Amino acid sequence: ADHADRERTRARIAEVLARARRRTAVLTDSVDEADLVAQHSPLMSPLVWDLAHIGNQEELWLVRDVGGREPVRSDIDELYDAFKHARANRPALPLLNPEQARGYVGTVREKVFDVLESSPLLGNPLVDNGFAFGMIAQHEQQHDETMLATHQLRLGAPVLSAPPAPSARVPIGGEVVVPEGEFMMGTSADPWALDNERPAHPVYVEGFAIDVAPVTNEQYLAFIDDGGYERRELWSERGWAHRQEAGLVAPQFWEREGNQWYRRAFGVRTALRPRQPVVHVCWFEAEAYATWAGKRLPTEAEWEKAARFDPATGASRRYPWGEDEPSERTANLGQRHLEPAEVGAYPAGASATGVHQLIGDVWEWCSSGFEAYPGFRAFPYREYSEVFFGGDYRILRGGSFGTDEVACRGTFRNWDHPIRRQIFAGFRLARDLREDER
Ligand code: AVJ
Ligand code: FE
Repeated sequence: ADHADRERTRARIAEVLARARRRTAVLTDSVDEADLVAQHSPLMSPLVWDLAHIGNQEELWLVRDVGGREPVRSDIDELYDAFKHARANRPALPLLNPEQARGYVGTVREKVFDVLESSPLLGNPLVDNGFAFGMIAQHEQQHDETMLATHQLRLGAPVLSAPPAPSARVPIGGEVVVPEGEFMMGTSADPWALDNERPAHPVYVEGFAIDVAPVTNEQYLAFIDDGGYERRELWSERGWAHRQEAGLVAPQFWEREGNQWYRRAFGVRTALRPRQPVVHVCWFEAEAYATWAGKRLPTEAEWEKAARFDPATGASRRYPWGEDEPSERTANLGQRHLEPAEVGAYPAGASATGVHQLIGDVWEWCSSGFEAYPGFRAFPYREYSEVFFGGDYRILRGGSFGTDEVACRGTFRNWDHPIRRQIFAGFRLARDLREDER
């Protein structure tokens, strides 16, 4: 049984690595050389940097560390160290050109498959259950999502295409009550969970109400039409200062013509789909909307309890719908579509507490900052999570249409600065219970 388990893990690793590479190829082969080396926004790296960085991380962890092999290119580590050069400065570096970068990631990958064949996948924490391979597949997919955001910022003719995301299957709306009490947050069991998701620990949460669906374009439009961007009292001090300085008047990529709003996505302009979750709003916009609606953002613990807690058993699930891997029936993930699905499109993906579309569609801003769980241990490197704890970040949960399932689960934690909106982020609302609801 042990042997069979190990071979299943090996096959799964090969599959997730191959899937990540197919996606990386779509994102980097669909544009020309000039586009690959261009900087489409000072917030983003040139796509060719992400490409070689993916290969370099894979070389560092799997070829050199796990495999104990000779370096492929020890001379370029510094160029692709995300902490050495800010994104804005990366285009000026002596980077590998597109052909060299493709050759490099290909060579690294061949060696990785060789390492995978011979690894016992046990014996130390880095390789137990294939952890380092899973980490690297997640790393590539995270950069693929970042590259997808670069594509969204890129001007010019569209190069990516996908079928439209599904329409609503069931009418949903309103809120559900999640009962007060302890639940198990985080995980110690998930073999590929990253350090910041660990360990599992009990958290007491007061009873709260949470929206069944993320806030939609139609709802967000009502906030705009009600003067949401002009009413100082709806914004926090920092939020208002940012709204003024950045000249925010609508979500990023929204365009108005007369009375009609449009959304530009991946080079294509379409009329807003009213029932689609709003995307490309920063945390401050989410905060102002919540104030306008008389509610608030959920804390990270509330979000995870709504997603994972099963009142019938008291246990925490891996995904809202249970333990099964995501599928086309349960969540809009993996860049299958280039937009969020309408709310009500995934009834099979609802949580035990009756909350829909927590996984996929849009990352959801939470009120919490990014902090270590009690008992946290940095693994395998401090720069993945630890150096960001306590910084000016807000938590994002649940993944977007651009997140691959390998990098998404009920415990997965993402974070970004509260002013960021090039990411595929939206939000849903929560509130405290009134006396008579407790
Ligand atoms: C966890 C998504 C914030 O993309 O900056 C990629 C993931 N860490 N390479 C990021 C990551 C190192 C990280 N986020
Ligand atoms: Fe990285």
